[in-house]
Amino acid sequence: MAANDLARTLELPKRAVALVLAGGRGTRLKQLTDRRAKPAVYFGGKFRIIDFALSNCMNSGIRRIGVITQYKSHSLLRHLQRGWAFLKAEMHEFVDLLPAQQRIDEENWYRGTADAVYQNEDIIDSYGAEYVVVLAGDHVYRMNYAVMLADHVASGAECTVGCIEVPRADASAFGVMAVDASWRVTDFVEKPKDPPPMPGQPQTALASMGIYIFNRDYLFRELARDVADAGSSHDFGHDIIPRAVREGVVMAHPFSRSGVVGSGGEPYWRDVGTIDAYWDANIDLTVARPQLDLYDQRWPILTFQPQLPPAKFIGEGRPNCGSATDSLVSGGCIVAGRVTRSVLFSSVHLDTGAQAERSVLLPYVRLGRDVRLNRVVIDRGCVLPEGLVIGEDPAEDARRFYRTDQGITLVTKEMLARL
Ligand code: ADQ
Ligand code: ADP
Repeated sequence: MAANDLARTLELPKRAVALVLAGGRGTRLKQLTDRRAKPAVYFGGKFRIIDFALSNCMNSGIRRIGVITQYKSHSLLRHLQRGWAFLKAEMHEFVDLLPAQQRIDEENWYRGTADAVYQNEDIIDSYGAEYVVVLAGDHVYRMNYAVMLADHVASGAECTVGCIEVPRADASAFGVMAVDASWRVTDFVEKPKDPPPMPGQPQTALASMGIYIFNRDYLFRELARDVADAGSSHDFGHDIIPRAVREGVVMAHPFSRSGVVGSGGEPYWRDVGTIDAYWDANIDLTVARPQLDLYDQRWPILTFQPQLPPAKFIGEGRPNCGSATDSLVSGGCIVAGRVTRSVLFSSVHLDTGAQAERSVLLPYVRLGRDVRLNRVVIDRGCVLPEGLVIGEDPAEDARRFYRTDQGITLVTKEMLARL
């Protein structure tokens, strides 16, 4: 590559703005999203889900970021204010919060993802960016958006869609696309009942990751057209992307090109959209060499870190002294019980005799004496009374709490209050 082309490629992240869509309802996470939007849900012992998209922006050199919020945004906004307010406006770096403000008229909140971007057109314009990187705030992954941006500009496309191969059986949850030999998108169907397979791979489909890069002028021309269309649902996946594909101006960008490879040897991407997937992805982190490497200093994940004392294990000489194996234990925890293959967020306490096995305990959870948990997710601030046992009697768990078909039990304060 000639030196001036290289220089231009390297400065692309500075000519882009990232918009993180963080306003969805996320109902499949059940009561975990009763009071917070999915991007604000806790993940991996220290983090919130949105930290991954924001950290990817930082690590990719995109430091002008708007976060578009709508439903149940209080917890999310508080997290962003506490953890993501360190960028320097003087350096044209910022995380700007864009709550639905009913800007167009008094009636409408954001009607869909495309409308949410359109309603912020004047603010986005004030950023003066040439490229708009649209991201979902509800996926856990590490990805270098600068590589996708370079591919987008090199191909000359108006729009580039990030994509990943998924089992065809799971593909109905995604936008599914077909591409030609040059990765131009030739077909796109949003959440098809019968997803079309990839050529020669009947069990695999090419799914949209909900990550889009647009040339600024094209995006706002299309959004203006879409808003005027009364029949549109004003959604990227349903309306904007299929129309752009019909016009032949969309390229696909395979995640394998820009996903950050961890200790597992493959880039990691998860939509932790259900309680089962959420539990799985958290418990996966407890193995010695997890596919998602949170300890990789080359691609750090930032978050808000409360100032807390170190985790403490007590009870030497007692038969079941405080211990944790194959587990993540955060600051502020006090463990007098036994923790195995579990994730403990900040300030979790286990009394003597309490046992947590393959469980995810969100901040400020308290386990009283002799509480026993197996395959449980416990929401923030829950206090479990002495002797409570969860994960051993499926019928009883289903009656008192929320139990998934795969046998994971979710416990919230409201459920405990009803006991
Ligand atoms: P879904 O995952 O169903 O499909 P959607 O519900 O549109 O996506 O949410 C995308 C993102 O936008 C989420 O982060 C959500 O929080 C946010 N969001 C939703 N409604 C919003 C609103 N009114 N205001 C602000 N933010 C909002 C999409 C694509 C598929 C693709 C999958 C990948 O449509 O084609 O395959 O993402 O997960
Ligand atoms: P978030 O998503 O920010 O956790 P929540 O509404 O779940 O939103 O968090 C607030 C809850 O967390 C409170 O109801 C409270 O029970 C609990 N909580 C917050 N701070 C503390 C604390 N210092 N000690 C114990 N519980 C706390």
